Amino acid sequence: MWLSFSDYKLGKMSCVVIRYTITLLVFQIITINAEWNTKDFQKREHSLTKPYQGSGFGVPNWDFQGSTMVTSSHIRLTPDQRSKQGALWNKIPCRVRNWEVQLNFKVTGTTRDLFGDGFVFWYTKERMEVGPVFGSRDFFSGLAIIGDTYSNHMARHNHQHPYMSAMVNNGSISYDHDRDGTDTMLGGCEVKFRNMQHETWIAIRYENDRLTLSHDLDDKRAWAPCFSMDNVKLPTGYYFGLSATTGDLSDAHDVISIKTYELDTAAGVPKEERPDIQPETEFVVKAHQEKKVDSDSLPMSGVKKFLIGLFVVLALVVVAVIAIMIYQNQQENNRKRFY
Ligand SMILES: [Ca+2]
Repeated sequence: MWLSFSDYKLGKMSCVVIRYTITLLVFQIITINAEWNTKDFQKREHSLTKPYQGSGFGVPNWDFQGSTMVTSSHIRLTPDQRSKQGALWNKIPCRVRNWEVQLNFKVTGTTRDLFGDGFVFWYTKERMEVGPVFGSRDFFSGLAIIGDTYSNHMARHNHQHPYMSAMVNNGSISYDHDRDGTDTMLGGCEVKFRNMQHETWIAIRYENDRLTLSHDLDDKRAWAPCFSMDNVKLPTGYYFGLSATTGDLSDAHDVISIKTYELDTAAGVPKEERPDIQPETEFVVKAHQEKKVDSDSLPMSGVKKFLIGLFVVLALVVVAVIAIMIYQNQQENNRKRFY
């Protein structure tokens, strides 16, 4: 059978369409694979996606605190108002050893230059404890990924704000706001995430004791590296959370989604739970040792000081009494000599 010219053209066109569709599909599969390891398993109990409210009251698996408000499009930790604190905490401890959390967030404000204070992504032993570290407790045990929008200027650092950094703590170290946590951070990078029209993301990946922070601020669906660090020891069984705060300056801090994945790690990477270890990095060990040296070289405790003080006072009294006795004795002798 002969094909007419138009049939031939049509056939050729459909061939082109089919070829184009196949190319597009292959490309899409490759792109998806480049982004996600499809074997990574999303942990629903540690994730938070729209619609937030389940069939019942509240949001399943998550608790709220302070100024936090749930809307249909986002969870607002703080509104763009002064002196607000809000937090969002997962109810279920994370028993997975190797994980990645992808956080879709939004920080917006009406001012261009004056804004604050920031937010923290937490993986800690403690939960729902209001405090001074961006709305949550100080001397925490675990990991903090800090998005600090306001530079407190008291420490010399060569970076601009907003700045994202990590801190690991075993409960013994305080976060110093005045110095923007400069002395306790493990690593960080400048992340200009404020007032974006599109979605902004960070990814916190914890795999085989390696902590990696990356971000996608350009809406490219590709991760840009922030920093990576080995030998970060975190126990299993801690809680994921987010908190934010405003002070004299403000911003609205919104969480849009939290997606947590159990990583499909390579063979040989340990997967077993380890709830009994202490959070540790080389930095925490160093800080701990310095503290120990400090307390060893400290001359005395309060009780010791009191006892020594008491002894000195008693010695002085004894010396004074003896001096008075000697003086009186001499006066007596002198009197005797005159007679
Ligand atoms: Ca700050």
